[in-house]
Amino acid sequence: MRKLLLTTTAIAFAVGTAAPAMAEFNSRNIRVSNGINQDHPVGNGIKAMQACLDDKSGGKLKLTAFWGGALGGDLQATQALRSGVQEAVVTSSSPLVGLIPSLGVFDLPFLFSNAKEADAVMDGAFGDMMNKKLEEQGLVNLAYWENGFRNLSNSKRAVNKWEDFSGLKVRVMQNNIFLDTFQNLGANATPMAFGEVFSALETNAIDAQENPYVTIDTSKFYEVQKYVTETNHAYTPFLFLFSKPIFDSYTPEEQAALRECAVVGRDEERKVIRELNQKSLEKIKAAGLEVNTLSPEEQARIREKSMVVYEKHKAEIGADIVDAVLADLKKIRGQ
Ligand code: TK8
Repeated sequence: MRKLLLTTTAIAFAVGTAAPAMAEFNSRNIRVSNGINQDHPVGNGIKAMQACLDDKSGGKLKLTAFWGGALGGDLQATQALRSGVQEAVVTSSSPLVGLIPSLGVFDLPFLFSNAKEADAVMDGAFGDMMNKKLEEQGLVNLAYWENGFRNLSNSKRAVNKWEDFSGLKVRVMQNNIFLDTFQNLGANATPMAFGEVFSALETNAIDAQENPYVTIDTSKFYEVQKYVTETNHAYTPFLFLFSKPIFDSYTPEEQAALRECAVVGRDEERKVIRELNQKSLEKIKAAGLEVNTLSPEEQARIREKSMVVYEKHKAEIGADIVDAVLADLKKIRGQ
């Protein structure tokens, strides 16, 4: 009897201690870092994602966001994910090409002509294929959020044609494709982490940078720039990356909630960023910057001139990858 009791106690104890690890949802503090500021629409996305997680996990899964590069830049944070010391980051894909060269496909100049095309590619089979490559490097991409179409800002002159890029000291992301795109247009391109851009512009170490209107607004680049040109030269996504070693230690329910809620956050972030784009442009103008668009002829000339970048980087990205995205786009465009 005593023996039986002891055994039962032992079993109860074993079950008791094992229970938390087997619970559908455990208390998790998920750190998400960003280079951009809290008033960027990524902030709205994170709020929506948190509301969804609260709902699904009964308040167990908590996101703690760190803004303005407080946990390091895109690349540094991504490495922290791979080694399992940080849970998540919302990063541009571009600085990660050293790790995953095929991600460079998204940096090809003038690849997407509108957000609808970008969404279809990211949210479809092509996006899934890139996610597999990220997983091989220890990164789970929960969803593609929007960074957006990029425009040029500078402190020197209005840029109306590609010859106007000549000699402009332009900060580019740490990415060969951007570097070549701008060098090919005659600019003096310098790779630099995002966190250093504001002060480099402020001290005139560089003349120019390129980012979506919303970033020129929320990162206050308009305070240290005089001209903005709507070049739309590239669309870059944000990846909502999770550390694979940490993700793999979560329960299936936690994993599913994170994937589903990252998509809820994505939809909110995309909605807000697309609304804010125009307002950010107005704010930039109101701050006294001279904003210009390119004539359709100039846009076509710049585009034409930039096509050499596709050939130059095709092998490094993977010819199959470049062909696959172009084939996808043809289908989407109904050609
Ligand atoms: C913020 C960056 C930024 C990107 C850049 O961490 O570096 O210019 O566009 O949004 O990811």
